[in-house]
Amino acid sequence: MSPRRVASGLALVMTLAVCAGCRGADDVAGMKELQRLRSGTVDVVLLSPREALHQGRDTFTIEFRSTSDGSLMDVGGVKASANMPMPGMPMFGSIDVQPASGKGRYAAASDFSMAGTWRLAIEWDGPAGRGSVSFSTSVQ
Ligand SMILES: [Cu+2]
Repeated sequence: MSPRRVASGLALVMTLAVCAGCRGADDVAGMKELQRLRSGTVDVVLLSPREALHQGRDTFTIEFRSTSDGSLMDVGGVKASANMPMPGMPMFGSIDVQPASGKGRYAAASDFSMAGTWRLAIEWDGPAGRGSVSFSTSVQ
């Protein structure tokens, strides 16, 4: 076998190993938990590959987990909004939330116009009932 062939074979084996590791795993690989808030029987968790949310456009993950066993919960429709309380008038950011892989996990695309402390309101309505939480989040 040529060295190139060996290398591509190794890459394939490693890819398969990584995929086998993901399958059945309940966590998003490489994601860090930034914050968690509880509302009734639901834990709402913000996750990012980085240490914080970032100014400008960013993406992050929102998970909804059962407070009893930590499993992901189907919460149905999810909406989020962001504002920064400022003297005079609040500043508004945008967060678009879409269902991601599997129930209870959502992909969020955010746009924050400045760094600082933002209020992230997240609400849901579905099989787990209706609920909401409001995070105070540091955007870098
Ligand atoms: Cu501001």
